[in-house]
Amino acid sequence: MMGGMHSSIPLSRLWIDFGSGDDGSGGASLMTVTINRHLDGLSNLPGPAASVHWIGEWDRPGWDGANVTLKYLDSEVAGLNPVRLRLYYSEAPDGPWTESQHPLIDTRKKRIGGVVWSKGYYVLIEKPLANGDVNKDGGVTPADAEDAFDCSIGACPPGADMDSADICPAGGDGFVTAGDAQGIFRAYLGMEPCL
Ligand SMILES: [Ca+2]
Ligand SMILES: [Ca+2]
Repeated sequence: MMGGMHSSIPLSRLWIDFGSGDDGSGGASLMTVTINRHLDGLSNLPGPAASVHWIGEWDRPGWDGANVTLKYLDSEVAGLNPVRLRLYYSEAPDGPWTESQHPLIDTRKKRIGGVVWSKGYYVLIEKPLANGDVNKDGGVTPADAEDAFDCSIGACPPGADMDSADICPAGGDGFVTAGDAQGIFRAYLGMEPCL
């Protein structure tokens, strides 16, 4: 079966779309998902994580990436900034952990998703704040502040890394504002970027 086979396992708060591959019969894959409302047994997580993890297993030869979406509860993300949460995955409980691609962040529905390339362990990790290198040339300069400011007025230069503009915890909201541009300029000056 080609195309997006969609599986919904509401009790586990996990949704998965396979781009390709099948189980050999053209039917649905055998799939199991376990949800654990703790982080016990996991290690080497690359940042603060929601206090929940999922273990996904399926039998689907030839699959080539899958879109996984997870739903969190407020109690599981206490103390974290939900807009900075990203889905990370690993084949083993001790990593290495990989950030999913093409992130979906829907804080209204409390869902975080992305494309994963392995079965195994899924966690929601608060992505570290970026360094202000909006134009991705390896340094933080006034050009980055200018790019961030242009983004804030809706004229984002092609190739600008919007994530990198969120340089301060208070401004780390997923939106690029003049305040983010100011923080980047302060970082360039060697000052504490966050007011
Ligand atoms: Ca730069
Ligand atoms: Ca911001």
